[in-house]
Amino acid sequence: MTVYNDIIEKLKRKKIHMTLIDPASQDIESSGRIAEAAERAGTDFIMIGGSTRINSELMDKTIGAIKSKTSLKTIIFPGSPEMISPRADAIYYMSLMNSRNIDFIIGHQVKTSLFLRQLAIETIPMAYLIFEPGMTVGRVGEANLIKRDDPDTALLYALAAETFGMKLVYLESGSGSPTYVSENVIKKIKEYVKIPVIVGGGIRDKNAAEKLAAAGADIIVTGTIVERSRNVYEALQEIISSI
Ligand code: 1GP
Repeated sequence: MTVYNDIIEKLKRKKIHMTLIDPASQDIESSGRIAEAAERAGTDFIMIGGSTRINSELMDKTIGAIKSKTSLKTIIFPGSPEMISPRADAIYYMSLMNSRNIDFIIGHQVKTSLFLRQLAIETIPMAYLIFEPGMTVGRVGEANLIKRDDPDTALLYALAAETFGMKLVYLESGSGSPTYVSENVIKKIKEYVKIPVIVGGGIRDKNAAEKLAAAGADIIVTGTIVERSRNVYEALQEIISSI
């Protein structure tokens, strides 16, 4: 089964949790250990990426370590074109739709299209929308940030994404953000848009995850918490059971 079909099948039964591992934030072995604890806690998929300080060799090694410790499917969440690895099960073929820089909207995607086809890796077309405060990705991605409680603007972007044929829409507040996207934004998008909605950035406890899932988020992503927690299993288990 493709990763995308797996996502859709799982969503028929439940909400999904994805664990984001940034290979630049810890050593390769620790990435494997985090993935192992995340799998025990009930996470559904491992996303790998985030930062721009990662090359394909580090991606290969990190994915290898994760695969040696878990049976979870891995999805590349690319911060740059250097982060492509044939060892992943899939890659988000994503467009930062609210960027001012054409490279993040379509440039990098054009440059890597043939390479991705040659690798025969599964590509999942995804709209990536960055909300305030945006943190590092908002700055590096030169985003015209959407206000965290502006459902009308968010809806127009999400509808454009669906109309383009994107398979997922990701509402990002930025890794390590002190806030997360408002429930009103998610509710409004879910009124009109059928593709699954991913929410990430600033989700650190079960209350946040529960609220966002109840508002309609299909997929909850957490990253920073696995880097900061002494006990990854406990931290994730609470969040995952709440959604
Ligand atoms: C970042 O949305 C993800 O791209 C995860 O954010 O690190 O704040 O959990 P956190």
